Amino acid sequence: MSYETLVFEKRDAVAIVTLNRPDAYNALNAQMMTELTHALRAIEADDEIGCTIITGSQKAFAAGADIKEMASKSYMDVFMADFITANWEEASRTRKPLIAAVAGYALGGGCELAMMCDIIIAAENAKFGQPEIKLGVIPGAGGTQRLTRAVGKAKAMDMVLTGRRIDAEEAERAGLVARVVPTEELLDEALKTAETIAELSRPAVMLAKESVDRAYETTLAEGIRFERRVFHSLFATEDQKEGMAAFVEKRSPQFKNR
Ligand code: CO8
Repeated sequence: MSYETLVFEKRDAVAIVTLNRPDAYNALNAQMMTELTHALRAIEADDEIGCTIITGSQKAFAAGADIKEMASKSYMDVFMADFITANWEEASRTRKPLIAAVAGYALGGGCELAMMCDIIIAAENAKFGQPEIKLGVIPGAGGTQRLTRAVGKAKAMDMVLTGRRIDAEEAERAGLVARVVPTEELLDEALKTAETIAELSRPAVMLAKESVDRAYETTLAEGIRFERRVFHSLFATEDQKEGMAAFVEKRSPQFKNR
């Protein structure tokens, strides 16, 4: 499939998906979300790819759902079409890791898309916000939930009730982003991180991601039990044998992803 609203690129084991609607600050319209869903499914099915970067431009990761497209919709339109769920959840369903490389605005659905990713790396000029309240609605793709889990109730309420934006430094202090890098180095840093992940044992990486995600959905005791089972199961992989043998033999491991 050829894409009109995003650019899809493969660099060895890393996929880079660049949101590309420069005239609208990468506002997420239906076409872009359909194309993103398609790209993410293709990545999941591609054995060569071990990690994906989702990024935008230096001005905007994405300034939210496309307000012009949404403005005239009725309750029946959004309810019957299952607006959001139908096309917006793919990033949160992927089993391989996703890195959001965020420069400029990540607002509304843009911030929510970044939060569906596993690691957010922010450029110094990044700005995060959930401004939906100013449009007479609320976040609809996980903003009230993922943001609260990431930054806690105090800051989530501050952002969701007022629409206040936070800059990259505040986002890092609050725990929303993993790290902040100079804007011009954003893609290189994201690429280095993605390459590091893509070189590791894929089953271990996928299960590590699933285990961390489990922490959001279960009790501590259940989560620890889940982690233990996963830890034990990895001793059934060739990669565990290889990883530990390589350490003992003082060489780099050659993982086979099995
Ligand atoms: N939707 C549509 N068009 C947009 C959007 C958007 N979210 N953001 C910017 N644009 C367009 C503008 O309309 C303008 O287009 P035009 O030149 O044709 O008038 C162009 O991008 C440039 O924008 P501005 O002139 O406003 O540029 P500024 O530099 O002055 O401001 C901002 C940049 C701060 C990013 C500003 O454009 C802005 O506030 N944008 C809206 C941000 C927002 O409210 N986002 C939340 C949207 S609602 C949402 O995301 C709900 C998600 C729920 C899940 C989604 C389900 C589908």
